[in-house]
Amino acid sequence: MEEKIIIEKAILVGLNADVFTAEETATEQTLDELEALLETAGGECVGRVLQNRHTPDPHSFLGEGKVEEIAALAESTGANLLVFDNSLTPSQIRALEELTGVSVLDRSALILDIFAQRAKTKEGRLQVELAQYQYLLPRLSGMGKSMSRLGGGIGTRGPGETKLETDRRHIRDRINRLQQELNEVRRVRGVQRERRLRNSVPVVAIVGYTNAGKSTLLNHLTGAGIPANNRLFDTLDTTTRQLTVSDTLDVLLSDTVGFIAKLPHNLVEAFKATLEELQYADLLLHVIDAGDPERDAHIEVVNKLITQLAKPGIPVIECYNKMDTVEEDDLPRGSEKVAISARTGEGMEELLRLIEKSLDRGLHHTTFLLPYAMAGQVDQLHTQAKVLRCDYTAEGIEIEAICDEILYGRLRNYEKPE
Ligand SMILES: Nc1nc2c(ncn2[C@@H]2O[C@H](COP(=O)(O)OP(=O)(O)OP(=O)(O)O)[C@@H](O)[C@H]2O)c(=O)[nH]1
Ligand SMILES: [Mg+2]
Repeated sequence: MEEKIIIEKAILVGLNADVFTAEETATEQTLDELEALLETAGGECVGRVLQNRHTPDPHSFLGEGKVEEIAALAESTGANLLVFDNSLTPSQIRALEELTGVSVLDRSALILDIFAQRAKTKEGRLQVELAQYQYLLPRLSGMGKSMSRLGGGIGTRGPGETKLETDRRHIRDRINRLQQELNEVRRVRGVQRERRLRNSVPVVAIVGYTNAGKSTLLNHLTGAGIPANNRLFDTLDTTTRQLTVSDTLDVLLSDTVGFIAKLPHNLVEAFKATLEELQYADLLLHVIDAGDPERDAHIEVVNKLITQLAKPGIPVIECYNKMDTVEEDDLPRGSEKVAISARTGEGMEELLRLIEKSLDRGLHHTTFLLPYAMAGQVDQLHTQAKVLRCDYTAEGIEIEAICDEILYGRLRNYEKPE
């Protein structure tokens, strides 16, 4: 189906209230990000309003005067949408729409809309649809203009009007079915995971703020060929590829969905099946856009989500990416930090070295020269080590192998001199 391209004109609105937590409040920086989200969704920003107040107005969220000002601005700019950086309750949305005569969306609804546009695979679609229904359910009775707008605009994708007209029970049934389908996805993943565990291939997951360069890094290291674009939430699916780190270490490297500040709770819930991978990772590569002015705030957001989603104490390597865009002095130094450019390939050797060090399982890559009397050991090497080469020579049996510390200790007297 051809998607209708409608450029919507929107005014971005934020409230910076003293009573809000840093996570809840709006600032010029979070409005910048909201603007990027709006553009990603296909909208155009025609105005920005940031109000400072002690508390939100219980009825209209913003102060009355501000709301009137916004209504006038919408009139003069031809805006047909207000996008709020804060979370709004259904009754606040309704009040704001009545007072301004323009549709109102909040940040969560905008992010959900982008996910709905982007989801390509079956799993991705299931997850987004689930998140949309979960977002809608408590809001059904309060649905205002945004849900009755003609289809095709921002915030109207996904469960369409006709579906919404049916009663809540239908939606609950649908949520249950989606959850069942996603459970099946999880089960399949579980089976794959078990197989991986049996083969004891370490799992390395790439995490990071949206647009940090995660997919570009996976592509660079493995030639995976995943689309990587300069827009938010380009990747919604997990892609996993094998990566040879060194001659003793192969790992599975996974790309993941990007994080963002104020990520709607429903989305985190719905994307559990995808994000669950993080719980089973042995190492995380936290990709950071080193040149982003908000980089420290982004690092904090990602660290918080890592604490929620990954197993406790998991090693993390901070990869300061896009080093080609910043001055040398702006790059931090530290044992678990590395400066890279996924675009130019700079710093990749250092990154591989850190991965190897972090996952070091004490493996040895060596060549033994065993006397024929010890032919019995050859079998043992075949079962307990990875044999790369086995030659029967005049001096003895020459075996090149990768083996663990114990086996190495037992046979080290037979190591072939260099
Ligand atoms: N200059 C420069 N640009 C980079 C580098 N790495 C990635 N980019 C660009 O940054 C943009 C985002 O890259 P992606 O790999 O799609 O980022 P992502 O983290 O996968 O983003 P999402 O999937 O949207 O969360 C693209 O335009 C890349 O070309 C780099 O090392 N240097
Ligand atoms: Mg990506």
